[in-house]
Amino acid sequence: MAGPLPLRFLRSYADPTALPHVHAELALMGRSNVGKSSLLNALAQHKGLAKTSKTPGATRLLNAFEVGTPDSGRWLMDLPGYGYAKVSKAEQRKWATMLNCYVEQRENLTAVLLLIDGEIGPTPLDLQTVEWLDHLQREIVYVATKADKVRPAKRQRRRTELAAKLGVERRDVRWVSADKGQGIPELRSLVLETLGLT
Ligand SMILES: Nc1nc2c(ncn2[C@@H]2O[C@H](COP(=O)(O)OP(=O)(O)OP(=O)(O)O)[C@@H](O)[C@H]2O)c(=O)[nH]1
Ligand SMILES: [Mg+2]
Repeated sequence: MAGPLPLRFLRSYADPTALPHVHAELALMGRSNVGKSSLLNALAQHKGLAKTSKTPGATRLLNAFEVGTPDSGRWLMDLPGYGYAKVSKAEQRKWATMLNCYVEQRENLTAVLLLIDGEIGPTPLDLQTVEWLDHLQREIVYVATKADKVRPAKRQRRRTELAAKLGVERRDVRWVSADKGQGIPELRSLVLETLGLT
């Protein structure tokens, strides 16, 4: 299993059409506060690489990180979350347009890591996102976050329930904890394989 991923922040983009062509790309998607940026930091074992916050809405742009050697052309994107009601309608629309345009048009997007809060389970907006990604024929990797928040006694049942709500098999959902490290080495291996770095 893989050790910390060599991840380097490249730059932030507001306009998805300004992204250059790269060899392969993975994107972290999910509702605001689900733990996308924390997961990226855990993959790199580098706190503070991507900005995280207790308050939703920490990530506001498409943030590009390069995986591996400089100019590897393998990217991991940290995206803004969806479903954050506390910003203005205009701001919400701007984020939604940016995300939609990115996912619909990004040619070299190999797969989407779709993060679901392991404590809360899939929200209606998460299920809508799954439908949309399916419709676009995007490859989805399901990741349940904050595994440490689910009490051990409830873990087995929660895993079964969460997968059932997503309409997939239990083994198709990877459980991780950015805080405690659970599932992180396995996800690092998956990222490297998916980006063709092994
Ligand atoms: N207990 C626990 N908390 C976590 C974990 N991962 C993230 N969090 C917390 O969840 C909150 C949100 O984390 P972020 O990584 O900023 O979430 P995000 O999905 O990037 O949020 P946006 O950028 O706003 O879309 C922070 O307070 C994190 O400390 C985890 O594995 N366990
Ligand atoms: Mg974030």
